[in-house]
Amino acid sequence: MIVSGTLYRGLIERYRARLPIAADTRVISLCEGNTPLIPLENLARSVGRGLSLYAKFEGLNPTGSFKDRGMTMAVTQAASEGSRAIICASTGNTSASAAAYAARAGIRCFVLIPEGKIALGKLAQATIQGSVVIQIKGNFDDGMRIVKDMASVAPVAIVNSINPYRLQGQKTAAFEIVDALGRAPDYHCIPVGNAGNISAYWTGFSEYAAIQPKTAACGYCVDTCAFPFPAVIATRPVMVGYQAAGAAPFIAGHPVAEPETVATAIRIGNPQSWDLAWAAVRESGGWFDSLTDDEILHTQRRLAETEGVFCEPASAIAVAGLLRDIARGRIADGSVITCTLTGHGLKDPDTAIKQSQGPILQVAAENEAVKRAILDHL
Ligand code: AN7
Repeated sequence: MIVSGTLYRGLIERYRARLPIAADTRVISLCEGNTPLIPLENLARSVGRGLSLYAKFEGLNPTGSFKDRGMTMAVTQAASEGSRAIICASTGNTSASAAAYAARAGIRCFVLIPEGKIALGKLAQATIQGSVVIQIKGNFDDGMRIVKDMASVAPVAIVNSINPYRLQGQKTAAFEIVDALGRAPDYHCIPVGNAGNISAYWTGFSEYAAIQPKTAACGYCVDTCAFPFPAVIATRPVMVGYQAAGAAPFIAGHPVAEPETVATAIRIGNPQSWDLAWAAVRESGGWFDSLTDDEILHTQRRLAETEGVFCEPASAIAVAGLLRDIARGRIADGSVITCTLTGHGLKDPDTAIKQSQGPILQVAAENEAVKRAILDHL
């Protein structure tokens, strides 16, 4: 096994000093994290006002979503405590991630998913990675309620974001953003479902803002660390959380009973991290807002067409909300803005194909026919 050099070995190794993990713990990792912060230059040009826009593309994690950040921590902890099984309720991405990390740890994984309401790619991941998929005739919130009860009747560790190790892992995305920019963004825009991620980012930005300036390396992991200089920041971003209009408890001010949206990842009516998410928004001077399915899908397509970035519908909501807030004058001119694109577009090929506007032409297998097709569409 390679143990030296600059091989990237996942977020626990990179941010070990800032994570609650014992030195001798066996780390369960798929080398998650270290995702790109992609400048959205075409979009920035079209909105003007001196804004800088960046996408933290979490779809490029090993299982295609940000969940891997939390899952490396939660499964590392569960395995180190001797758990032989983990369990989660999921709208899809958590199940895909839990299945992968359980496979790696050599432990059982049970996932509760809402029947008929998870994207195809996520179901494929959960099944091929060998988890026990339990489809319930109910929604995510029903699954979450049941999972919480199961922990007391069966020897299973919950790996939903009510597990504090999940948010600890997910806060590293904020560290990476600050390390990449060398400063905190002015605004951070993020989709909100169960509300763990917005809470984790706020923790991450806040922890970095609390670091005292040092003149030398950070002093935590000294000469073995490939990333010895955490950016020292004095500010934290305004946190802006967006929900789908049919699943918007933070806008309603209370849980909603029958959440519905094309963005199935965030089809959640009773978010578990309610207080933490409100704290993030209040302390940062931010806000919650909601967008319609049409607005979400339009922006998913726009990101793909103008930036070549293909994220899933739930992720596009961050950019959809940002663009609308820019148009409404809620974002100060000249700001640096980061958006989390939480999951990859390939997770949900059905939705993408249904609304895709790229033409698929049917022509004869002949030069003349293909030439005509090209000339017609130049
Ligand atoms: C792509 O997989 O809750 O507000 O069970 O998959 O931290 O819940 C997924 C959530 C945003 C919302 N974007 O994050 C699950 C699940 C994508 C997601 C969210 C999810 P949270």
